[in-house]
Amino acid sequence: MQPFDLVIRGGTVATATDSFKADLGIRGATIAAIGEGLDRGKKEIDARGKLVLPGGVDSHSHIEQLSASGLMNADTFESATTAAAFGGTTTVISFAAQHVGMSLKTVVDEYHQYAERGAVTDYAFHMILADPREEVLAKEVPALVKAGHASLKVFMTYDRLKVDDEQLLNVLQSARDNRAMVCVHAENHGMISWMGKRLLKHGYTAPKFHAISHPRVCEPEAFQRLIACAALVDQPIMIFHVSTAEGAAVIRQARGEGLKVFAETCPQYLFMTKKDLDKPELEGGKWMFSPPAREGSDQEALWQALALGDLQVISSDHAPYAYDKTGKLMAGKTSTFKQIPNGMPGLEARLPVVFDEMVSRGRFDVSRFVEWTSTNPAKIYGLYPKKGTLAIGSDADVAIWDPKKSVTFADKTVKDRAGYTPWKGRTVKGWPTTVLLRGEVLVENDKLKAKPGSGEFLARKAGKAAEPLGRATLEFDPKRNFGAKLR
Ligand code: DUC
Ligand code: ZN
Ligand code: ZN
Repeated sequence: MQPFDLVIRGGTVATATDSFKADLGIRGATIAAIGEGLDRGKKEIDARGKLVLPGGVDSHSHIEQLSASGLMNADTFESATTAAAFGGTTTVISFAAQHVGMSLKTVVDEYHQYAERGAVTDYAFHMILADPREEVLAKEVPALVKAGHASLKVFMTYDRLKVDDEQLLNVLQSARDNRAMVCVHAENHGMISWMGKRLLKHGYTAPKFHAISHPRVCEPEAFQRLIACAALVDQPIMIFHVSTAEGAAVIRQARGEGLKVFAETCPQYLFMTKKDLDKPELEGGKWMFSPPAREGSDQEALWQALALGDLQVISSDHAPYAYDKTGKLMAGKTSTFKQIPNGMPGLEARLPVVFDEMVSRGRFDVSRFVEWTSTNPAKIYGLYPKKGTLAIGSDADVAIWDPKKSVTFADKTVKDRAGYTPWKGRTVKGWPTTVLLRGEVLVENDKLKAKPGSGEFLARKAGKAAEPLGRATLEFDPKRNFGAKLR
């Protein structure tokens, strides 16, 4: 038997189901053995006192993405994936963003170029459809899915991105025909637009009014409409960034009816509230993202929804804009909340802030941490078991966590290019001190060891999560719809 290239020795290995003392033997890019007393490897890492976890999978991040108004976000693939790696994440799914009039092939080719040039983690893309015209759905989506992009994303709000109900149904049907997951930013657009205008008319322009301009009811209303559309078509969906207790309750109800509705939340909804927006002048703009952070009671409801399985994923929604005229202050120092770009950095901090709460403070155990931040996103998006677990044959993507290491977030140590951290001053216990990607050291001793462009594209087929239920609604069932054949 060939010797191991690397043995990670004496740590506590944790997966989404178990945690146990074991050595991890790696040959080439994959895990070759897990057990006690493995033979010596060509190289050894001493993991005594450490947790040996699968690298994180961050399934919602905006990287080098052009907004519909033409603004490039602050990161490149190099800076964003470097930040991810330092925070223990080894796979990112970011977006390829179609805008009106664009062809999907041109769009995805461009994002491939950016990622090939810079990524240090592995990556995949969700395609944002802002213009789901007939030829795009009939010709381009099938080719896109065949090329390994088995997830689409649509927005139900934002002026230049939103789809109406009929377009949403077209996208759901196309995803069903081609077997892809549909991810959705679901908020009621009319309410946001109407509230925004009223607030500005009455002179309420500060960043904190961003929270008021997204009424809570935006979320359950849009979730219900989305779920009804998905159920009509019999297409699984992923609801992005759930922020309210009422939104989580709608998802619980749908899942209780057996519908394939998956959902995620993000650290900002688990740890922040609308009060974070309430800062002098435009400073609150750093905490401006959509939907906004809500109340303390929502945080508790979201943790509960995770515990019950109604939400399955904690992603970052990394969307970095610098606090200057290239980003948050693009409309100047007198901007209204409507003129400040939405989003904040999160790729680096996602895992440490969640680990601190779940594992160090004991809210849940380490297996649930792995489940929500690595295994479930890998399963839902067709990356499992290559990614998202530590098993024989899986990629040797490993984050070795020192559960005793304390770190205080500070602007000057951030690795992405937002130039600030929304977690400034927060001290977390537990940090990934060594990170491996496909058996190679990615981060060690606070240093990045990989070259830009060493990350690989992950072509994905949709997994089980994206399989339709096969439950025909009355309107699609020829036995009950006067014989009409609609599929
Ligand atoms: N909201 C989004 O929908 N996407 C990016 C960031 C944000 O705040
Ligand atoms: Zn969104
Ligand atoms: Zn987003």
